[in-house]
Amino acid sequence: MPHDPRRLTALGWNGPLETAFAEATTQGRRGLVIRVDGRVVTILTDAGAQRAALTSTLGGAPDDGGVTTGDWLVIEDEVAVHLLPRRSVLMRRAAGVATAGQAVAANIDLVFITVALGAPLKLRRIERALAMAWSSGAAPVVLLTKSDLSADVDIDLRAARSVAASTEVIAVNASGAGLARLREVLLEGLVAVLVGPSGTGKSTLVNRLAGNEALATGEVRSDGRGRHTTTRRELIELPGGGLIIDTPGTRELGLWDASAGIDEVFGDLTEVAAQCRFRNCKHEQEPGCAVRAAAADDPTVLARLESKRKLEREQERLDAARDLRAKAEQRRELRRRARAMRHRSP
Ligand SMILES: Nc1nc2c(ncn2[C@@H]2O[C@H](COP(=O)(O)OP(=O)(O)OP(=O)(O)O)[C@@H](O)[C@H]2O)c(=O)[nH]1
Ligand SMILES: [Mg+2]
Ligand SMILES: [Zn+2]
Repeated sequence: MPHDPRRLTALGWNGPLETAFAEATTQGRRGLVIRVDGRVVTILTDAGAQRAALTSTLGGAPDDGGVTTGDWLVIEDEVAVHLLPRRSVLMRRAAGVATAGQAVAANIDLVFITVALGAPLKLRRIERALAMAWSSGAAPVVLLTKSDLSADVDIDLRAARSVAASTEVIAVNASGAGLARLREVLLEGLVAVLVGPSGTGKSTLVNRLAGNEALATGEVRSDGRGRHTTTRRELIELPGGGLIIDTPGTRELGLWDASAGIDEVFGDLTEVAAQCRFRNCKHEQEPGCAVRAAAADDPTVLARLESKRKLEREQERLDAARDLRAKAEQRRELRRRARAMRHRSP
């Protein structure tokens, strides 16, 4: 395939990347990571798709979470030599590891949070996903999928919007509802990532948007949990412009650096709390509590307050655990240096 610079623009290449690329290298090709298989990535360059190896000498590598789909790499001779700075990255806590982060997708503009209808809406889960999405640097959009299974889509939309104030909520399904709006949102050059539990219809949606059956989709098990049909994160180019990253369903969504996102999701509560008589009001029995007053009119306020506190506690515990880990690593490093000094002295 001949080199075509316009190809890169369609893939989201932009001015800041160009600058970073010029600073990072005088040679080498740049490419967008569309798939990661262990230590091998598939990248799209201005001359088509190719594979490249990841090594421990990668320049600009992140402290946590590794290279992921949506990253831009500089490669030389089929080896990745430099990771270009990210404009956003969606992080979560790695499953089963208390203090390790996992990069789900990089350089994204939109996070599509999928929630399947036909079962009671889990509003707390939506808040959690919103906090993670806002913390990524991208903007969330809530997709209520399988809208054909809802008894009343308007009621579900209203419920979801009650916890997603500044966020667009769109009801979609595989028969085409909501897809036109989704295409409008996904402008040329924008990158979106789909997240949510297994079986919410993420891959089905990508296939509908792409107009083909590129991704495998799977029957949901009778217990409604889905069965993890998608096993890797994969970036797909859509014919109308826009890029979308499909991800495997995740039951658990552990927070990573989500403090800023939590503040964003519950910003309205913070504003109300600012009206409390006491600065340190716990919104329990204090006189002049604006939160309690608001809760009298709107019973969802207390549930959201509790949800906010729960997420904050989880983030605090994680920060404390990471702090301990960092200190232990520091001590090990000091001991190692002290030993090296002793060996050197006569
Ligand atoms: N009723 C209904 N079923 C749907 C819809 N979209 C997808 N499905 C079905 O739901 C099942 C799961 O769809 P997938 O697209 O594989 O779900 P997924 O979110 O990609 O699942 P994982 O890859 O496991 O995370 C399949 O049997 C689909 O046919 C929809 O809009 N309505
Ligand atoms: Mg899938
Ligand atoms: Zn109060």
